Amino acid sequence: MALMKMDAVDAHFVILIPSNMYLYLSLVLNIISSTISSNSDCGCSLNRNGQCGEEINPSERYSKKSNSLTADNNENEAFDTSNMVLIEKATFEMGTNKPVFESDHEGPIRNVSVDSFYLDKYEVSNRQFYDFVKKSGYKTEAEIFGDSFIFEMSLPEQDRTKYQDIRAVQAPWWVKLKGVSWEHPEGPESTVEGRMNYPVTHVSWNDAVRFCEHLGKRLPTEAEWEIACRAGLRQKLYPWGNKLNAKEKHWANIWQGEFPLENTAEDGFIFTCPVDEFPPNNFGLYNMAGNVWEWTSDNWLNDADSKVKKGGSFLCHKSYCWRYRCAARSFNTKDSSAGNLGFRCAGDVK
Ligand SMILES: [Ca+2]
Ligand SMILES: [Ca+2]
Repeated sequence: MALMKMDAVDAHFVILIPSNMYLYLSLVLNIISSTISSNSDCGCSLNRNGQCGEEINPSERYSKKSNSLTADNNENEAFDTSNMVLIEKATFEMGTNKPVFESDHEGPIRNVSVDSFYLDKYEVSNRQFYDFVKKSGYKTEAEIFGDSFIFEMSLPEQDRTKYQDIRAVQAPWWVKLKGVSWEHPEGPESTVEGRMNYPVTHVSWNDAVRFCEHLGKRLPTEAEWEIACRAGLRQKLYPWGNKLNAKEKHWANIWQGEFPLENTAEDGFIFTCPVDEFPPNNFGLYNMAGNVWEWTSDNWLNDADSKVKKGGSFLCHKSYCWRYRCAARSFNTKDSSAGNLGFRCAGDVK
């Protein structure tokens, strides 16, 4: 795919080297946090011991059951609000005066007013995207380009050496793989079977816009996303407060261990997790931090071809990509896709 920017951990641009000798210029990647779903039947459900299914995930013990919020269903809206949250008009402190990544323009703090809007409770799932494709026949950009980026660890071990020559120089754990798409997240042989409640990945900004429009919705602005992330808390790092493992629990799907060598998956997930895992924030929104990055409608600085994404992903670790903070931000080009990048939709209030 042409001129693709991927998010990389420290916002460096990197050059990809294709298999056939001549150097592809372009392919600028802005790495950041990282990638993909699963590579086996166990896939994203692998627990910290690499086992499947038998052990209850630590997050499950308190997340699903703790969600007693009732569905917000306003029949007056043009779209279905049953899995959306109404966020009231408000002014909030956006950004931070303690930026972790200066080049990301996380600061300074400024007062921003946002009109009332609806936001999806969950990241868009494979099930929802499947329904969209079935009804519309839509082809994603990854399908049209014929490839997408995945995190090396999501490939079967015996396959990893095959892609030595097709990877990001400054982020060698990313490989561009033919046949990867939302429906085949780890290559042509993989499927999303058993992962329909997991977030859709390998969708570009253009794909995300089309999906939301199909439902009468739109992408959230960055300000809408951030006020939703903060959920009424003032200048806290995370949607739940300042302490990463408050109450000795995991509150988001990120990376534990030494990035990118070992993911101990103490939060229960090596790759992505179901969209309704982990506790919701005070607004009833799930996985605003971690799991998959989420596209917003905002341009990155003055570049209309690059769009802001928020929230970090399951590949983020404090040592390398501390971007699962509400104020954190990064970007990709509009046609980029990767295994750690998804979205959720917003909607206007009549
Ligand atoms: Ca994890
Ligand atoms: Ca997320």
